[in-house]
Amino acid sequence: MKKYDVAVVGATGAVGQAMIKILEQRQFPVGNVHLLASSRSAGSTLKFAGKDIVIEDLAEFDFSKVQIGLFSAGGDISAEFAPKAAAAGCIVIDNTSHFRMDKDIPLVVPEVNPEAIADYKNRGIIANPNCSTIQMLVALAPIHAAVGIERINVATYQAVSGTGAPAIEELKAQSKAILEGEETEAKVYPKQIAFNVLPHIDVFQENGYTKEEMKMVLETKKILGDEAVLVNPTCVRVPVIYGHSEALHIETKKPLTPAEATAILAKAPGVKVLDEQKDGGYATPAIESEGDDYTWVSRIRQDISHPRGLNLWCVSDNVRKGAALNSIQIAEYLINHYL
Ligand code: NAP
Ligand code: 12T
Repeated sequence: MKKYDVAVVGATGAVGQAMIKILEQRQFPVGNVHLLASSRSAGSTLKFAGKDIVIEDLAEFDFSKVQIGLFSAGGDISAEFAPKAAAAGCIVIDNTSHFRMDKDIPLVVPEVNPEAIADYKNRGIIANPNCSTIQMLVALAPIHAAVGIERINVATYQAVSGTGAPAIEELKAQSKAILEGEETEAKVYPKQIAFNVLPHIDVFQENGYTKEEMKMVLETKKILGDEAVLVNPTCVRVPVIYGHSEALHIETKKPLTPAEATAILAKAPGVKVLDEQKDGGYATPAIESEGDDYTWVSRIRQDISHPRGLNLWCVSDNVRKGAALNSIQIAEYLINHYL
C-alpha cells in the first residue's frame, strides 16, 4: 500500500494530540511522521505508533519532506506557514479559521460536501470548519437535502477543550479551588468557568455577535452551498471538558414530522440517533460523545410553536469530529481520490 509522509503542526496541543491518536487508530498509511511545534517544545519527544519521535521546530522545517500537513497551531501560524508548506508541495489541511472563508479554499465536512476537496488544487490548502459548525451540519445536512431548511436557531453548550490544553487545566484548577473553599484565578477566560457558564466564545464583532457565532452563520452557507439558509446562533461555554452540545431549532421548507426526521437521521453518515424519550434516553457530552466519532442526535420533536418547526439536540466530541477526526477524514478522501 502506498504511504504518505505527514507533518502534524501543533503536535503538542489538544488537537495535535488527538490527530496523533486518530492517525494510529485508523491506521492511516503514514510513512515518515514529523511532529512540529514551537521552539519551546522542540527536542523533547512524543510517541507515535510506539516509537519515540523528536519534536521539530516548525520555523526550521522543510515542508518538501512531506505530502500532507495537518495544521492546528493557531491562525497566525497557519497564515505564515501554510502557504510556505503548499509552495513546497505539501497539501495543507488547516484547522484554524484563517482560510475558511477564502472563496478558492475548500471548506469541508466529508459527510456533507466531500466533492469540494477537488479544489485543493487551487492553493494546496483545504480548510477544516469550526467544531460547532461541523456537528451541526452532520446532523442537519441530511434534512436540508431531503426537505430544505429555511432557518436554524442554535444555542451551543461548548466544552473548554475547544480553547486548548491550558483551558482544560483552568477548569480543573478552578473546580478544585472552589471545592476546597479557596479563591479562583481566571486567566484563559475572562470570568470563572468552573460551576458557571459564559455566553462568549472567540472575540466580539462589531455587530454584537461573537466570532464563533459568525463562523456558524458564514461557514454553514459555504458548506451547504446555500446562501439563503438563515442561521441565528448563541455560543456558550460550559464547564465540560470534551464534547460540544447544541440545541437546534429549525424551520424546514416542506413540513417534516419527527418520525420522518428520525428515519432520515438513522441512515445518515456519521450520525447516531439516541432518542428514547425517557430518563437518560438521550446523548450527553461526557458519557456518549467523549472519545467517540459520531454526532449523536436526541430529543427530535415538533416545535409546538411552529408548523414547519423541528427541535433537535446534538452532541459530538469537539476535539475529534470537531477538529482532528474531520481533518483526517479529509486526508483519507484526498489520498483515496487524488494522490
Ligand atoms: P493548544 O492545546 O493550546 O496547542 C497549541 C499548539 O500550537 C501546541 O502544539 C503549540 O506548541 C503550538 N504552537 C503555538 N505557537 C507555536 C509557534 N509559534 N510555532 C509552532 N507551534 C506553535 O491548542 P489546540 O486546542 O490544540 O488548538 C490549536 C489551534 O487549532 C487553535 O488555535 C485553533 O486555531 C485550531 N482549532 C480548531 C478547532 C476547530 O473547530 N476546527 C478546534 C480547536 C482548535 P508548543 O507546545 O510548542 O507551545
Ligand atoms: N476560539 O477553530 O474557543 O475557529 O472553542 C475553535 C474553537 C476557535 C476555531 C474555542 C475557538 C476555534 C474555539
